[in-house]
Amino acid sequence: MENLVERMQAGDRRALARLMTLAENESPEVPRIFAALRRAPGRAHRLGVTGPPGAGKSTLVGRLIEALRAAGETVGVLAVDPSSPLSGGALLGDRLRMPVLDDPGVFVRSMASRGTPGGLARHSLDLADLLDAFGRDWILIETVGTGQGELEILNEADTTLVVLHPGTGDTVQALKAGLFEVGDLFAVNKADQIGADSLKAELEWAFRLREDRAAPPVRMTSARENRGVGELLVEVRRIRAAREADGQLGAQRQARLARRLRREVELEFADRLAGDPDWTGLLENLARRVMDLEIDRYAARAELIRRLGKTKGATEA
Ligand SMILES: Nc1nc2c(ncn2[C@@H]2O[C@H](COP(=O)(O)OP(=O)(O)O)[C@@H](O)[C@H]2O)c(=O)[nH]1
Ligand SMILES: [Mg+2]
Repeated sequence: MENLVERMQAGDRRALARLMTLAENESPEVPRIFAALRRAPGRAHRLGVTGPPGAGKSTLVGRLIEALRAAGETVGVLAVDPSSPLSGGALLGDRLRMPVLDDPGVFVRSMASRGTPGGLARHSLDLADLLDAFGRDWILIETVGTGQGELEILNEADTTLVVLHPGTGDTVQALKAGLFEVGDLFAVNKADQIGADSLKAELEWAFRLREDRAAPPVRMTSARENRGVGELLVEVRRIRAAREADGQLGAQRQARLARRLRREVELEFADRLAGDPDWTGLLENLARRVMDLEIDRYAARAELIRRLGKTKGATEA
């Protein structure tokens, strides 16, 4: 395993792919992998790319890869597709010119969500960390912005790009899905189609109504025709540079790390309790005593919390 980590750090793509598979399968080796990587976490800027299905995220990611490579920067891509476990490499591959995928400066990994939001986030974050340790300049994380579970992975993004396209009710949908909250910048894609101008105006109008934060930039792109992508990237680089310059990034990453640790431990506890017959027995017993008017619900809860401190999960490390 250490050997695998060393090979990955030396630039061996197959070693990286193997490590990612171990992480995806929640192999017992995973803690050792990350222990070995402790001193070399990577230096990538993580760009989350989200938006409704069909907005052109994958196509745009392809274009961004081309632009970044043209500038000599290396790229890792994590494409999280909750709907199709079969899309695999085709998710990006069918829209990218082959030289991009043969390029050693590009590493693309697709993953399916398996319908478990918490699990999705856990794996994807480990995979992003592995890509980072591989030594990329950029990590692009494509995820469908339809639900909380999918958006959770954006917790790990340094900068988030929301991709929208002209179509009925897109602004409203985006609002409902919480995309306005997560976006550091917005791309109105399919600028070659009718309605792109009014969507851009609509977004800017909506942003102006908000007083709690500065309006995020909105750029028009046509990923298909490769227009506006350079300008979009300029904006992404501007955000990256600003955050790196004022030291926000370190504090932001530490806060994210704390949130992630808490979530991981919460999930771990929930899993352990769900599988613990003693705990289930205790719950049922206390529920019965509340029903029998022997104790009240708050007393039962206090007892559960007291016992929680004594469970195996709390003392094991
Ligand atoms: N007209 C037009 N179509 C686009 C553009 N970008 C992507 N598409 C098309 O929109 C469809 C969905 O694109 P895709 O990148 O898979 O969207 P995703 O689901 O957001 O990843 C595909 O048929 C693309 O060829 C664009 O700028 N203009
Ligand atoms: Mg896609």
